[in-house]
Amino acid sequence: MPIPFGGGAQFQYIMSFGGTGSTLNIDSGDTLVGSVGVPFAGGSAANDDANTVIIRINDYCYSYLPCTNGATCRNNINPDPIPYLCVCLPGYSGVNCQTNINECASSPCQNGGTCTDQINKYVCTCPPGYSGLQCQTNINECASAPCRNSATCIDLVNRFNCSCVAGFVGVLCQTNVNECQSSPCTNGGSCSDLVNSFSCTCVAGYSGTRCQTNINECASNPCQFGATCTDYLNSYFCTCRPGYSGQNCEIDIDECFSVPCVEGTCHDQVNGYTCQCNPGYTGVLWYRLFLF
Ligand SMILES: [Ca+2]
Ligand SMILES: [Ca+2]
Ligand SMILES: [Ca+2]
Ligand SMILES: [Ca+2]
Repeated sequence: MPIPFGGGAQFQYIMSFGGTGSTLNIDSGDTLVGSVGVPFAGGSAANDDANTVIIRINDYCYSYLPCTNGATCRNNINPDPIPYLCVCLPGYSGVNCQTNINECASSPCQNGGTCTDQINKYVCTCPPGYSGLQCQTNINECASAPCRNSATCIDLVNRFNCSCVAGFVGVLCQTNVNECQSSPCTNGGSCSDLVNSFSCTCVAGYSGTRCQTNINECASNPCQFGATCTDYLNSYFCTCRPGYSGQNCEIDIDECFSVPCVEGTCHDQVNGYTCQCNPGYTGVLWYRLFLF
């Protein structure tokens, strides 16, 4: 795009020159060597003060202000095809810096974040559960330790999960399960709820974790002298062999107690006695008492 170079557009230089009252003659077609080397296509030079001179040559930037969005304009040494160069501020592009660069074009926002283009930057609007300039951070919802009773917290997106230890339930594992709910204690036992467990306090005569066992009070063999033991609830009964009595059949009945020997000495036996007759007497030597 050839642009006419002239018509009053001016390119301004301020340069050191001579001293007060010095004269600089510049003609059309002269080249300003040592500055920009642009052919001088009509312009002027004038003393400014004691040490400088202002030289004005054709200046496209000055005349047309082509650069936008705060860009700096520089006249090109070679005016063909474009006699100027716009040096854009960060975030702009285009010959005239007219384009707001779309910093969202590279899709910088992660995890579903929404990108908003701004000047030389972008802003990500993150979905719930994410944070960071690029929504790259999965927010740790477990950071506040929300799970109770030693549960394990599992961080998810915008939420968490509590993995309860046995015996607790609830979103936060806050509830101690009542293991007595199902009435596990039998035979009148009372239930105490524990963590993931229960404890039964049994009534007398029962044992076992659920009081399911009728204690065998005969197990210690309390009945003596061959008696038969019958187990009952919290008790037992001994059926004694003939000749014994007492709760545990521990008493050998004294059959001599009734003094059965008329003329003799009585010797107690098991379930009977013997009579040792005095001299001159005789009779039944022993007698056995049958008990039913
Ligand atoms: Ca932008
Ligand atoms: Ca999370
Ligand atoms: Ca419990
Ligand atoms: Ca029993």
